[in-house]
Amino acid sequence: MTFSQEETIAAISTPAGEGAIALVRISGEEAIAVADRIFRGNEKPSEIPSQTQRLGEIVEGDRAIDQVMLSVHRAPASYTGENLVEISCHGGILVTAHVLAACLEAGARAARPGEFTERAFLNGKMDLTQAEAVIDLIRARTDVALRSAREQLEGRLGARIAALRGELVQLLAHIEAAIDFPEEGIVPDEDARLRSRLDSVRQQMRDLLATVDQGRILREGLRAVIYGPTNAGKSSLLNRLLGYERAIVSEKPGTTRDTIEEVINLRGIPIRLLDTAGLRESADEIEREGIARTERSLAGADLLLEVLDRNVAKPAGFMENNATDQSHLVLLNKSDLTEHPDWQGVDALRICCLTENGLEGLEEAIIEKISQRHLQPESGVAINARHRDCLRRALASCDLASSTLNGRLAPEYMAVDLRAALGALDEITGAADTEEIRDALFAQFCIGK
Ligand SMILES: Nc1nc2c(ncn2[C@@H]2O[C@H](COP(=O)(O)OP(=O)(O)O)[C@@H](O)[C@H]2O)c(=O)[nH]1
Ligand SMILES: [Mg+2]
Repeated sequence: MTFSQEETIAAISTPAGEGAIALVRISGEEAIAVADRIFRGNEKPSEIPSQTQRLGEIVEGDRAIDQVMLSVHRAPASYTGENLVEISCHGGILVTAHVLAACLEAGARAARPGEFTERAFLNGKMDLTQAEAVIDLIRARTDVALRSAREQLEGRLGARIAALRGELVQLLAHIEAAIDFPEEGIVPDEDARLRSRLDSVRQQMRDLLATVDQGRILREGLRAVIYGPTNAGKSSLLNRLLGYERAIVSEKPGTTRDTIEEVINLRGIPIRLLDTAGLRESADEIEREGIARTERSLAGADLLLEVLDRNVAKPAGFMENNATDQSHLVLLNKSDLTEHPDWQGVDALRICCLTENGLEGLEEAIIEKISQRHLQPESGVAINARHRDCLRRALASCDLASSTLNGRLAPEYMAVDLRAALGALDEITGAADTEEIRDALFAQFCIGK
C-alpha cells in the first residue's frame, strides 16, 4: 500500500441513502485548514475551540452547498488521535456527495475503508483487538453480542493478552539470566517454579482458545438447520420462529427448493436459521439440487432441528438418537392432529406450528443445547478466528518450551520458543505490527469508519 499517513483524509461516515442528517469526517494534520477553506460562519474552524460545534455553510467558491453544524477536535484528543473535523450536513445523497467533493477539492483525499480507525490504532488510541471490536459493535445483532463487543472495545481481551505477555517476559528474563551466567545454572527449586509458571500460562491460553466458539456464534450467529421429510412443516417452523411469513408454506410437497437463511434473536443469542428442501427421492432436477444443498448445510450446522410429521408414519431410516457430534433436536410437528402409532413412546418435542403449542419449550430446549456446548455466559471475552490462529501458535511455542524444560535441554532453546510465543501474542494486539495483518483487518470496515 502506498497510502501515506501524512495525508489528510475525508469520507462520508454515515450510510449511503437519504436521512435527516449525514456526517462527513476529515482527519489529519491539515483537517482544520481544509475546513477553513470550505466553511463560512461567524468564526473560522481554526478559531473554534476543541470539542465544540458551530452553525455555518459549506461553500464551493461563492456557491453555498448546505447549511451544516461543524465540530473541531484537535490532536491528540480525537477518535483518530489527529486533527478531526466533523460536518453534519443534510442527509441527501447529492448534498453529502457535494460536501465531500468540497473537502477533496480543498486538499483532502478520499479515505479507504476503515482508515479512520486504522489511524486511531496507529496513533495508539486503541490496540487491534479494540479496532476489531468496533466492527463487532457495528455488526452486533443482539444484546449479548453487543455486550461482548463493548467489553472487547473497553480492552478486556487486550488486558488478558497483556497479562500473558508480561508473564512470558518474566520467564524469558529468568532464562536469559541462566544463559548469561551458565555457571550458576537453574537451581532445582527455581526449575520447579519456572515449570509451574509456564504451565499456568499454557492453561490460560487454552482457556482463551476455548472461547472461540462463543466468539463465532456472537459474531456470525449459531447455525441451526431445519431439516426433515417434505411437508413435515419445516417452512412453517421457520416462519413461526421468525414471527412473519418468510418462506412459502404449502400442502404441496417439495415447495422449498433453495435454502432460506434468516437470523433470529433467541434470548440474546443470534441464531442463523436455515430452512431447507425436504429430504426425499426426487426426479426433479431443481429439487435434487435443493436436496444436495440441504445435505451441505447439515454438514456445517451447530444445531440440527429435525422436523417430522406426527400424523404420518415414521420415515424409513429415522434414528431417534442421531449419533452426530452436533446438537440434535427431534421435533414432532402437527400435534393438533392424531398421532400415527409409529411415534408411540418416541422421545421428541411435540410442537404445533399452527397453534404455536410447544414453541416456548422448543426455545428452552435450543438454549439448553447450545449452552451445553458453546456458550459460557459468565465470560465476556470471546476471541475471533484471527486471535485463535495467533494463540494456537503461541501455545504451540509454549508447549515446545515446556518439553525443553522437562528434557533439561540448553536454555537457549527455551528462549527461542518463548520469544516466538511473545511474537504471536503481539500479533493479536498489533504490538508486532505487520502491514499485512492490518490491511486484511481494516478492509472489513466501511468507508468513513
Ligand atoms: N395441522 C397442521 N398442519 C401443519 C402444521 N404445520 C404445518 N402444517 C401444514 O403442513 C403443510 C406443509 O408445511 P410446510 O411448512 O410447507 O412444510 P415443509 O415442506 O416441511 O416446509 C402445509 O399445508 C402447512 O399448513 C401443524 O402444526 N399442524
Ligand atoms: Mg418447506
